[in-house]
Amino acid sequence: MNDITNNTAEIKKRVLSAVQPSGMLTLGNYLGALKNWVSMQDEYDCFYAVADLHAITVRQKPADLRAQIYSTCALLLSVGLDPQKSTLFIQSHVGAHTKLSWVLGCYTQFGELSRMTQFKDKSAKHADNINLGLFAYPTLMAADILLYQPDYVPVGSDQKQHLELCRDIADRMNNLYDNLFKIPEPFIPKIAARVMSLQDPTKKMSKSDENINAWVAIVDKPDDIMRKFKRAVTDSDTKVCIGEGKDGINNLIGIYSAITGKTAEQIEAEFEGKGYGDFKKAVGEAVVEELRPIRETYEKLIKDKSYLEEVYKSGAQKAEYVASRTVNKVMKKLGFVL
Ligand code: ATP
Ligand code: LTN
Repeated sequence: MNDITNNTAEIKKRVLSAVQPSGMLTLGNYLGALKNWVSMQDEYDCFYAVADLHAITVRQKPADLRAQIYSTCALLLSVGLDPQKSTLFIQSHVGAHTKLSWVLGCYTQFGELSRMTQFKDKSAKHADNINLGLFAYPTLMAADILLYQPDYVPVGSDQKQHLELCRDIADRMNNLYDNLFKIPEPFIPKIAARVMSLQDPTKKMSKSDENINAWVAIVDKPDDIMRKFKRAVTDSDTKVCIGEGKDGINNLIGIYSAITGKTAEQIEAEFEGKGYGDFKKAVGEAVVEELRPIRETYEKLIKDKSYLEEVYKSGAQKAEYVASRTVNKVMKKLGFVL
């Protein structure tokens, strides 16, 4: 890093976030998180991680995990993250994450972790593998965050509970050891903070959903995207408007609004007198056009492993520098001999 970058970094507020390489990233990941990540990179000093250690809380095949880590790195670049502006790195390349996670775990209560809805959901889904990592997941996530002393953490609304726990742990340790951590604020988009499954709109769209019609991958081909929207589950009403019990239509309006910038009222007016079929087609087409340039860039980048390697290696160096300072400060204040 040269001096100019260093100086700007110091006056800018900091941002940290991460995404798991647990499958192909979805439209939900894009609208709920990645789009914000891109829009923040000019104003803030941003650290964005591929949270590979989090992905093994559910079983992954080694070859698939490796491919997903590469594809997630390539996607972060394809959506518009610029390694000259943001620090892009792989979580497991920075040893401080697991080290701080252990420490934070010793200041987190069993009861707090038991209340996490993601833990409850995932243990129900993987009843044969309710492992310690799945339970301790929020302490690793808290370490990911607190190591970088960020001001903001841009995430979808499903992560709000984990972020609140992170703030509680930080606050508890700050009271015991005198200002170890900055208390971070969540940064959640107003629209599309929780994109729902296209097959069961009462559930969040998730890349680990086995029903491929339930989610749209950022790199899905146009025909597949159109098919998934045409098949999207709606209701027996016919009017395109926000309403109670209209989860499917509410979700499609949220997606269309996040992409076109139109308000719900404007969308209702646009589709006045038209049926669900026309509306689903319009949403599909808007998504296709939004994702087209991303997919085209992705198809080139995924073949360029040496460029990806250059990006994540230099990102790890910058992340390591910041993270090791925090973890050393914590160890020292807790009484460890350095
Ligand atoms: P999994 O399905 O494997 O649990 P996930 O996609 O839910 O994964 P992550 O990859 O870790 O979880 O999520 C990365 C970011 O995307 C987080 O900020 C999360 O809040 C956001 N996100 C995930 N799913 C959605 C969604 N359906 N709507 C809005 N934001 C989402
Ligand atoms: N738990 C997050 C992914 C994640 C994360 C983080 C998000 C891991 N570490 C740090 C923000 C900050 C999820 O979306 N499932």
